[in-house]
Amino acid sequence: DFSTDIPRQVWPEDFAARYRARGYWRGETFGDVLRARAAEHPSRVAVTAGEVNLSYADLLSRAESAAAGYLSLGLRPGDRVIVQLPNVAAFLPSVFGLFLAGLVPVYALPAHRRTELIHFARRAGARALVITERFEGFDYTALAAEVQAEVPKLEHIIVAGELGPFEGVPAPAGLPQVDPSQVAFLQISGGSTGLSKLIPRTHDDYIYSFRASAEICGLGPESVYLCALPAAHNFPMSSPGIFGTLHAGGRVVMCPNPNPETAFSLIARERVTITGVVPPLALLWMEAAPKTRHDISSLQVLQVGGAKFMPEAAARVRPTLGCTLQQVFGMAEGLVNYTRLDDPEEIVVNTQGRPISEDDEVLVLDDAGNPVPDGIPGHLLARGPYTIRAYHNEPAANARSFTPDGFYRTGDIVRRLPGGYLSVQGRAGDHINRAGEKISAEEVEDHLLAHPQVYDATVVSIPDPHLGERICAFVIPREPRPRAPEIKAFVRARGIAEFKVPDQIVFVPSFQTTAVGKVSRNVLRAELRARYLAEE
Ligand code: J2J
Repeated sequence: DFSTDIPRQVWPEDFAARYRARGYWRGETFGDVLRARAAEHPSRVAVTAGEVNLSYADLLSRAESAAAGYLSLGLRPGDRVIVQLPNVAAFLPSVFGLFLAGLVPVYALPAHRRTELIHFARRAGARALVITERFEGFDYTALAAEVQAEVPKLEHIIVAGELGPFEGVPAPAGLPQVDPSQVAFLQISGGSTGLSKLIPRTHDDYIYSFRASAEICGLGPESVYLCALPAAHNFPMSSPGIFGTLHAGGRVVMCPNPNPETAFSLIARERVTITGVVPPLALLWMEAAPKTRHDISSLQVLQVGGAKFMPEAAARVRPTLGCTLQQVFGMAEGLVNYTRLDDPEEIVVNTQGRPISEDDEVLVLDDAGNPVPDGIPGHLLARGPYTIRAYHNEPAANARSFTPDGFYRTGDIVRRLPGGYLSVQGRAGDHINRAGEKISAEEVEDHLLAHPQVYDATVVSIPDPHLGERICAFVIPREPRPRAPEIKAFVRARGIAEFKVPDQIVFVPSFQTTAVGKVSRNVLRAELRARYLAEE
């Protein structure tokens, strides 16, 4: 099951021609972007991490060293390389090095563990893994060794130094030609059903999305973006995130941890102008702001996205943090919506924004697939110049997730409002949105079912005041009945990200349902959730 297929992403020729003609796709690669900026302003600082400042010229030369190093291992253009790096200085040199060498990063999160990395390695057919040695007390080399033992075709474990891998290796005499219409990297999907899918994004489409995002967010050379969420997430990476900031010639500040103390001290020290967080963090920051000893007055824009930000909380952003709120509703598969910086407060507080592009086509459909009038909730589907047409190597999921004419079924339920603004109402699928991390109920159920004392398990999302949603597992135990902490420890030991471990386990004698006959898992989840909330 180790795939050797080179990832592809194909739009029909007429669409591609239109996206080029309208100037969205400009035939530029990530490497071209970095080279252009390094030529325009070599000594300007591109990245700050701790005491390290990398200028644009430094970033380019370190990326060239990395590229030379990767190629010297025998990696060839088109090969996939998993990158599991926290918010450290080495992140950007490592990744730009891959781009320069024509290699295809696969972005894992620092929280991912053995099981997830093995899945990515096999599904992507990855030949190498880039890590840091340790971060926040966790030993990534030991994890990498475990993964390699299971996937021998993952030939190389590359440990990046503080400023990237292969530090000091001379820049190569020549680098491969990279085709901007080809897949630049694989992003990880939230995994609405089962395991995470791989999302192939091209240079052309992704560069358009962050260039346009940077413009919508008013980024320029004076902008300082704090990367507070894990850099591998699509939001801090591209909306406009680290890449949008570099495209605009600004400066990225890597924040190792988004707690208010760390983030506020960096905002004050580095005079940060913009950052993006998930709603639970926004709540924490608003709590902490009145008491902080740090001067955070440089912050002009706080972006909030990844999960629904409630209007009551949204209305408090300006009074407590003294900056403009921007709501961001996006997805790694493509479509990103923003409230605009000059939108009336009413729109900013109550909507999740409108699409980036005039050529983002948005449908809101009822269950039968017919368009609903504006203002009525329906299923959101999207197609456009930076929304994928297919996942990598997923024929069954592709048939479910895309319409025959190429619209992506987002799984979100939205209302469309005047001006094309969207209000997110909920979702059709069964994932749990836990503080912005999307968790597949099915995936967690599979881990629970592996426990010998678990007869059956159903996982649902429960509203949570701090996390937005938490993971609740209903478990039918076998005798002798296991204890909840032991089940959690068992699931954790299966080698998965900590954020997927159920927050709560409720033992039930059976899954009695009102529906007769063979009940779908979705109906069962809805019933269990409703019963739980009624009893609470
Ligand atoms: C409600 N739900 C939201 C919001 C995302 C920018 C911002 C976020 C992501 C992201 C991203 C939401 N209100 N404001 O990639 O570039 C939920 C929806 C959506 C799913 C996508 C970006 N913002 N969501 O969160 O791929 O359910 O991307 O379909 O992680 O998050 O998750 P993800």
